[in-house]
Amino acid sequence: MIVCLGPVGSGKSLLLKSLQNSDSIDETTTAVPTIGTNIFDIRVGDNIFEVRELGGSMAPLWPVYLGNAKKITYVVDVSNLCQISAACVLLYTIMVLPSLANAKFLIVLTKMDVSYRQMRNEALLMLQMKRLQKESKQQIEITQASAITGEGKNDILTWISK
Ligand SMILES: Nc1nc2c(ncn2[C@@H]2O[C@H](COP(=O)(O)OP(=O)(O)OP(=O)(O)O)[C@@H](O)[C@H]2O)c(=O)[nH]1
Ligand SMILES: [Mg+2]
Repeated sequence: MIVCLGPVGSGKSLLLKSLQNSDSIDETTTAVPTIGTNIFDIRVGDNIFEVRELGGSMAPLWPVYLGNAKKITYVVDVSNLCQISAACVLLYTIMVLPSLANAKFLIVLTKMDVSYRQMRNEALLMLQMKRLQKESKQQIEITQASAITGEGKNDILTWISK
């Protein structure tokens, strides 16, 4: 099972929707906050992968629903650096769960269409990504994305399918 996590409003639903069908997204598309969980079937080539989004509002309950997921995509909104520390705390909280000791992580820095490169760099610094990649046992990859422009789509699909 692939699980998608991230704070409230970080852009999980819209990103997963854009991975399903990018034609369905433009600047006017809005997403409603996820109450509980959402399942997205995402096609990569001939295969279909099931990705489960756990809403940010149920973050205290994430560990209950994570089981021993093998792959975690963690979505961070880089257009809003005010919530980076909250995103960081939530990420660290799940990375230390014993059940996820062997999970693979993909950190998705999203909403790049409304961010500057410098904001992305600040986000990486604030998340202490370099150090995390060096010191944690889990494999962590990082990519940047936008549900609106489709940036990062191929990277994420490749990660999902490998
Ligand atoms: N500009 C821009 N806006 C985005 C992007 N992704 C999401 N949004 C907007 O951000 C808001 C929150 O997006 P959601 O996808 O609902 O966020 P979520 O992470 O699923 O939130 P919860 O379900 O509450 O945990 C919505 O208004 C989206 O339209 C993006 O890549 N670019
Ligand atoms: Mg959602």
